[in-house]
Amino acid sequence: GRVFRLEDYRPSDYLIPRTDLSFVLSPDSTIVTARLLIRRREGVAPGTPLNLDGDGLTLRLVEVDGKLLEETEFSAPPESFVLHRPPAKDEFVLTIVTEISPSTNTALMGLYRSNGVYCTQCEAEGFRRITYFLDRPDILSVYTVRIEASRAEAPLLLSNGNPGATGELPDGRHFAVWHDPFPKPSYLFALVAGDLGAIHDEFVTMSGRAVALAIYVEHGKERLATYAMDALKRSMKWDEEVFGREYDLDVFNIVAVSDFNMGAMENKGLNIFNDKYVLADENTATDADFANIEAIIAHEYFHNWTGNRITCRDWFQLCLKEGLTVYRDHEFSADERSRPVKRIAEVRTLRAHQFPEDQGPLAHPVRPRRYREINNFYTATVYEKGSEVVRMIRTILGREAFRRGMDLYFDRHDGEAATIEDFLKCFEEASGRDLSQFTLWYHQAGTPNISATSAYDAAAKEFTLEIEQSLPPTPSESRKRLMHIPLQFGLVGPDGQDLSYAAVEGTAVEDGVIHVRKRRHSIRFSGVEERPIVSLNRGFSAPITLSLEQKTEHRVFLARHDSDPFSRWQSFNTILTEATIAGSKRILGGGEAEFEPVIAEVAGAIVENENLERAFRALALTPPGEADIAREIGSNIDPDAIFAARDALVRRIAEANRDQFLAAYHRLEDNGLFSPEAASAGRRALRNVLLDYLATTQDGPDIASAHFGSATNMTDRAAALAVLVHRHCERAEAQDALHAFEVTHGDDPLVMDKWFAIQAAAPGPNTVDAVQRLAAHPRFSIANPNRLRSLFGTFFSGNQSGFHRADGAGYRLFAETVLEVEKRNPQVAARLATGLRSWRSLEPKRQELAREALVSIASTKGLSADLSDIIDRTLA
Ligand code: B3K
Ligand code: ZN
Repeated sequence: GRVFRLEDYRPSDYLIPRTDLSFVLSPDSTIVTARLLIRRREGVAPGTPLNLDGDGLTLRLVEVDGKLLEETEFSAPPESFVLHRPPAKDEFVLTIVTEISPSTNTALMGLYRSNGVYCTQCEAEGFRRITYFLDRPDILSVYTVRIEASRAEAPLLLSNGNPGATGELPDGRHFAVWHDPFPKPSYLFALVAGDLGAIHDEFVTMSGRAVALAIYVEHGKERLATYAMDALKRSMKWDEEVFGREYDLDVFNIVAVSDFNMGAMENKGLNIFNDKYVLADENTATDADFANIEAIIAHEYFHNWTGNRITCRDWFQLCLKEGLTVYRDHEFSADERSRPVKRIAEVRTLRAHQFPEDQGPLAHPVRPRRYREINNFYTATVYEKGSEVVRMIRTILGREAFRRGMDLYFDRHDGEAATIEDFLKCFEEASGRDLSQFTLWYHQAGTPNISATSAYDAAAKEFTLEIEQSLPPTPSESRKRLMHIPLQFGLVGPDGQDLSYAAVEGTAVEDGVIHVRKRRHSIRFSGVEERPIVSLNRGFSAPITLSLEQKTEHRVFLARHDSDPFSRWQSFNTILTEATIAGSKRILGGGEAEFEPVIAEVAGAIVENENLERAFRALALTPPGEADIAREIGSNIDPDAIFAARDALVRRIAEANRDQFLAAYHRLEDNGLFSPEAASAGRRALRNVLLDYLATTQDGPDIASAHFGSATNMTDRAAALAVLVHRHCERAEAQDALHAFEVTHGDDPLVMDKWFAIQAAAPGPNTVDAVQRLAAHPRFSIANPNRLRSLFGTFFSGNQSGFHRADGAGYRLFAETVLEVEKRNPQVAARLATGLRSWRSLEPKRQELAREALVSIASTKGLSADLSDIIDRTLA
């Protein structure tokens, strides 16, 4: 396939200042008329051929300035349209009529049907499946859209911008016109037509303009959209208060559809959402779902400024909108909920999704330099690491200068398609700082490592810190340059307070941040009155791995006393991780895992510590996942040994604290009143973590099935089901709960996704067969991305011991499924195929079996660019 390179960027010869679209909708044959005002760019020779992008279109008619073209005047091979000799004048009108078939569009890109509703997905390159166009983000156009459909089939007709004329037509048809005054790239185009219910609300902006808000959902589900509406209004307010950003149209519409390739899409004034991120009430959604809805509603709304008003020059700049918008939604959730808890959750996500990407064959810079299929670059690196990079800019500049930089960016680039260089320049100018070394965070792939050692000279009252940075090689980047790494730190004294120091020598230390810029830094703090314990990378100020030799007793001290809540969490998490790794080594050597008693003691103390938020305590007590442990070990992974060691650790902690955990578990009981707010969710989270521990003790199955039976919300019900299925699947209690859950929720696809996912995540060698059986379940459908991800996505990417079964059965199912999905939906297949990206870190036997599965996919004829791109890079 073709490779696209950043350095090949070139502005187009023509611009399209105006785009008038007309849709005559019909499921199998929709007629699209595009009337494009084409303007030759200054300096381009008159008559230069015009090349438009297209994909799978049937061309019906072409006119230039109202005159029908002869077949010789243009050509329309499958992937483009070429006007051989455009008029020599500066501007002309090109009218193109194409025919498309929404009902057979199973790739869910372009115009398709979800549950009888017409909807679109154009990012990244779906608009070319609707009409011929300059389908690239630097072509900004003002759109007017006329939609015509049967009123019975589609009483609701929506597009971007503000509503215009509507009217009746013969034969039970009607039309609506929409106009979006803000020039936008084609990837932000959207259309929805169908029969949907709605909830309506209003938001008055900071300058006093009333904006009509609506969320459209399947009839009968209106009530389930109230939390999303609340989140939307809070997002609009927050963006005004924190970033000074006001909404700019008269309406803001959100539509929830059930067939969607990803989470949601920020189309101008008409966001389209996966219904999973809109619909919620306490009986159908977990606390995690509520938090995701809030975050994604905010994310898509925030794109209105970071993405839509200022868009990307080309797709290499994707992080310009995505990393920045993730940063903004993280800040929003931190303000709406608990900042420390949110930070821990962010870091867990980053490590679970971005670190393995950065440390494996699919590693790429936050701003990639080349791609074969852009849809494969909507990655944790572009999004999550992209957000971390913005966060580091804030750490380096401080909040005030950071805000000045953002203001400058909004001012200077509004209405433009910008680059990362444009963005960084705003912060350099607003702060007077030199960010040239920092810029490497955008250009170099891989997770930097910081190793540190320390020493205290009591007589001289000097504390020295030796820090070294290193950057492991990544595909096609073997030599790395030194990075600017901002490390927040503290010197923690015996009473838990940070010690002061008189002076520091060796490097720039500013406001509690060490600016690591060289390979090695030797930093000497003088006037340090007592022996400190160093707390490094507080708040996870830099997305790195840290190798810090520290005694367990020092980690325990930090877990108890560090003033930085993130570091407290990190210290205990490191203790648990190291203990599990040591345990797995012993198991591999034929022995048994053993754990120091202090671990269980600290766990017991955390449960009781009422000074800590409950959500924080829940996170602190959550043992690192099997994948987290595998990542730390890095190579020669045996998932069974890791599973056994982790399981032994949980049992050990539970056994040592049984009475205390049980008492706390009962104290945290529900009063029957549900609130989705962070404090209530925190109580449930802590209680459900305790349940998981208690489930390993003697009355475990009874406690869990009582929890399941008495649950008054989905968070508790799903938690209990998971505990039963994962810890006691052979027991009748587990099978009874699965059955009861299915009876109650069988008709609710989103809830059934949880039922599939919980079973797909069950550890152990029997899950491969269970997943195959579940794929034949009448409620399962390979055509629906949510269902597919809940069963196969969970199994391939979220079940270490089950998927990596020693005989390779998981890998064979992987190859079979990926190829099957690819026939319908290459983008979703490619995403599923990333499940084996860490195959080289497995032990040799599994590695060979995984390789065979990957090769069997690679050697299949006629693979899509989406899938072959992932497989080729994974095998390279
Ligand atoms: N911008 C979309 C993602 C589009 C993915 C295209 N493959 C949603 C978001 O990040 O907000
Ligand atoms: Zn986004």
